[in-house]
Amino acid sequence: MFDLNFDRYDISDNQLTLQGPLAQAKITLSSQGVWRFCLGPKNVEKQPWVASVAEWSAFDIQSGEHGLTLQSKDKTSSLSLNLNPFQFTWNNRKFFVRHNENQDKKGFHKRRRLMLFWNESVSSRYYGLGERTGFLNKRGRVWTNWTTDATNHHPHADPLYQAHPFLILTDEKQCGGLFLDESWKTQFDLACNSPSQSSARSDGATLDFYLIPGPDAPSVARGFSQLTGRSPMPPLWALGYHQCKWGYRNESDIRALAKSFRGEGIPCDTLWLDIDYMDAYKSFTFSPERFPKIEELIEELGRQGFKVVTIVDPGIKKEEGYAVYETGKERRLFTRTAWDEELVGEVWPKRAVWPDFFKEDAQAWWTENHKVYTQAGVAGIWNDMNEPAVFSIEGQDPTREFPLDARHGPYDHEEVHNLYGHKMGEATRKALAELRPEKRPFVLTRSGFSGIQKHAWVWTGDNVSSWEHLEMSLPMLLNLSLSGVPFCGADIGGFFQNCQPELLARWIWVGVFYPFMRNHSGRDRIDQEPWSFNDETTAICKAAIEFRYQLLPILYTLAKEACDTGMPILRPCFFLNPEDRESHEIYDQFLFGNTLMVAPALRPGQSRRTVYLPGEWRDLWSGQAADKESNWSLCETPLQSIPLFQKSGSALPWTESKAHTENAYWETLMFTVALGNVITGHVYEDEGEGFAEGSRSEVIGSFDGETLQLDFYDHSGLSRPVDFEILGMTLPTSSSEPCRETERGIVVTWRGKHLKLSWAS
Ligand code: MIG
Repeated sequence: MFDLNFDRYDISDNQLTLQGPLAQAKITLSSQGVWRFCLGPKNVEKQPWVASVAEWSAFDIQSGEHGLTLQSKDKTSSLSLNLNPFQFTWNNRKFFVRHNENQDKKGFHKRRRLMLFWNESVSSRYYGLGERTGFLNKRGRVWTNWTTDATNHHPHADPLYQAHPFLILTDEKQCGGLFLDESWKTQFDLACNSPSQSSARSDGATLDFYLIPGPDAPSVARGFSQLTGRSPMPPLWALGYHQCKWGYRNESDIRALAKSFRGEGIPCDTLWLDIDYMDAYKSFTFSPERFPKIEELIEELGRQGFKVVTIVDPGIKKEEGYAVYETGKERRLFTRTAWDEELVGEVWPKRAVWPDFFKEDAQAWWTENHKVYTQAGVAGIWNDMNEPAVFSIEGQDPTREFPLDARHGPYDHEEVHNLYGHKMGEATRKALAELRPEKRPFVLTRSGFSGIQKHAWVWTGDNVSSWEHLEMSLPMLLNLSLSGVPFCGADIGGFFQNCQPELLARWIWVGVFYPFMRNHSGRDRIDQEPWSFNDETTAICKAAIEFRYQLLPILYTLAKEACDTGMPILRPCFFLNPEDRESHEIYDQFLFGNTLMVAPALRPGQSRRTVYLPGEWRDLWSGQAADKESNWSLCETPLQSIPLFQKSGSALPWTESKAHTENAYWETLMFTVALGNVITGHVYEDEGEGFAEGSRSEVIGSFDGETLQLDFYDHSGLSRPVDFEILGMTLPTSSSEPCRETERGIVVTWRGKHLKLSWAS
């Protein structure tokens, strides 16, 4: 390994170009203060994969004794760099790049592997990296980006299904983001092999990275989601409860499932069809024996308020006469081998081929195929096995992956492996958007790359019915959320092994706060639908799912915020107060938005736990104020609910639970209010589907210790009374409207007029 060096530079078109004997570097600045560095061999033109900058900016360059200083015109972004050896300082951190000339056995000789290093500080922490095992802070391990069918993974496995070469780097002095827009296998060593150094590398010839400014993690998360794109607003039903299991065999199983939900009075929006709905595992078919009348079934379920989502695997059965295969073959739309034949392997349908989503003509064909689903009334599509996962490949030694030299359009598989699932998600979303332009597409994917949130929701694959996996789902989803993916969830109850009643009860309560709330389990595992164990567990599951439906106005409002601003729904505790060291590694409790703290029990038999609650909070169940002398409280963790705390000064919107969602204009709306000097809250409402504009209604209030003044600006167009429940308060001594007592405070109803309540003695 040796240092990279440059001997010349020139500036043109808002770009600084460095030239050296072996390499060149192009440095640009976005109008949002994001620096892009594109390093590589001299003649290589590297296009971005998923990063997109709307506007580049001019910047000033000063040359001095120690190299160049680059600064944005508004002086808010700067970095200094040295040409020989090449080094730069950004955010008080020193970075440098080295060449790795090892020619390894896989024949990488044509590529010069560049490695980016930076100096470590003792207090540095890392977040992001998408879906990972481990705790919240990713320091101390090596993380690989290589999408993998990580079935039955253990709590130390890496990599999993997704590839997110994105990091939030922070320490006591600074915070910034690093995104490597490289589709090749990439790797981050975060102070693992050396305590004093971290590194990022790619197996490709270039190193195309972006530095995203802070000053804090929320700003980096927002900036990164702007760079890679934000999620479009999902349909409301997708935020309801979903039920799935690999093992529902036929139409009568599905009917029985629907009947149980409605019979038990447990809310549910969506029933999922796993691979058994297909005819011989052929994507885009329904089994004539087991699902002979799919349209009728879906219509009947629709009348009961259920949507249906079907799985679609990319492995297309290689079978003569199967139209999907025949048309794809005729148009040469399947992935090819290095010697330009169809790549054939085995997966669920036995001999299979795989669409090449890198070919432009593949889209029209993919869209056309999806008519089978839209015509049958299927509401959304679930993309699985798109790492891509295989059982074997013909002509290869046993393998679970494509050969690295398989061909996708102009690319070798090795270069775009990490993008296969991403492209499938993109093609699927486009298909749904084209076929049903009036509806919001819903796609769930297992694999993906940074930016996947534009196309699909993400679930975290085949976890295990264990306490460890329940616990791990929190840091996994928090880091995925920080990586730009707000809509994510883990299989509630666990996929592998058999769930237990206590575990299900705990998990379903945690799942209330997963943006994607789906109970799913594997083939041959015992049932874990809400009613599968005993009356007590059924009642707990029912209460939890009902709570989810009551929570929908909060969730929908947060969903809108995520889509508009990139702020995730699930947020780590350190978002409250980035300076507080004690919050930095908390992984077992989280914020739902900014003002609701969720602190689940994650161990069997657990009767209490500590909760980090800096500032003033109220227990949402009792209305009582949490201890404000300490940042930590002790709370009880009964199996029947989950510890929840609302931040003082906030008003949170709720509705009543229904069997399924209808639209997101809440006829019944109520706010819980945790008093503070200033009280704010809002609710976003729209039709929950389609593209008509919605409305935002606001609560503004104040409390001086004696008098509460409260206004609600209702822009929904509904004329509705709205209840305000003031947590922890007794009946006021005077009030502009009648009040009544509740278990956790008092309720006053807003009917279009200013509210004034006083507790003056
Ligand atoms: O090889 O479709 O992660 O959710 O139930 C297993 C069957 C294939 C893996 C998915 C899982 C799904 C299962 N699939």
